[in-house]
Amino acid sequence: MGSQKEEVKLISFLCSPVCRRVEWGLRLKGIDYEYIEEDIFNKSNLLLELNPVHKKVPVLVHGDKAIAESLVILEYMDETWKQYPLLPQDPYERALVRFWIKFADEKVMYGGYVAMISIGEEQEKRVDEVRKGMDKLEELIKGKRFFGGDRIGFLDIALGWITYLLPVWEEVGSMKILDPLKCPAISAWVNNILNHPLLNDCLPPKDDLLAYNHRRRKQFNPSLYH
Ligand SMILES: N[C@@H](CCC(=O)N[C@@H](CS)C(=O)NCC(=O)O)C(=O)O
Repeated sequence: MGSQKEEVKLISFLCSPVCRRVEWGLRLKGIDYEYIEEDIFNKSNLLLELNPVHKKVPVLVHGDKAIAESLVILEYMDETWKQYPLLPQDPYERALVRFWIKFADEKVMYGGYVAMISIGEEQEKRVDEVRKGMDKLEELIKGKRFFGGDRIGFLDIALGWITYLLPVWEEVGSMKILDPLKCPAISAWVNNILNHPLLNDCLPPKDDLLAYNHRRRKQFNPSLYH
């Protein structure tokens, strides 16, 4: 930790799963960082200056450099700080990790979010698709403690939202996606991740997650909240 030459700052939003990715990466690598909470409903000039293209969090500031996009930030961190490598060394293994992240982001994370804000048939269709995606992830982790094997790796960080946010989405959307009987390996992984002291220590309070996600669902279905 003491060998860091330049200051590291994380512009973040507590309820954001993509911000948690970066924070988990920093923690696993033992990087000291200043945490700056952003109000994403009333964005600061700092955020607008640091990420003028998307105006979104997370942004990592390393010395005088600003980097946006959670997965890009994690790759930058892995190339900059060699301790606790997140990506595998082998190019094919790295390609597989990137493939599964893309699959999980597109099919499971995005689908899960849309299911949470949807109702009726649209929600049922989405839930079905996300469950199928989850089955694929179950096959991937079967027989392993983590997606990274016996240690937490890039994919575990990218999929980390499943451990603490999916239950909130399920509650807010009154739906069930992760069935522990169908996905026992993922369910065991959820506990392994949530029991990790470095990771569970920076998770948002469940009430904050519930309030934020209800706010999102209400935006799309105001009549449900009368
Ligand atoms: N693909 C981006 C997504 C970033 C993102 O959507 N951030 C959200 C918080 S979860 C945000 O800043 N939202 C503010 C807005 O959309 O205006 C990443 O992985 O970093």
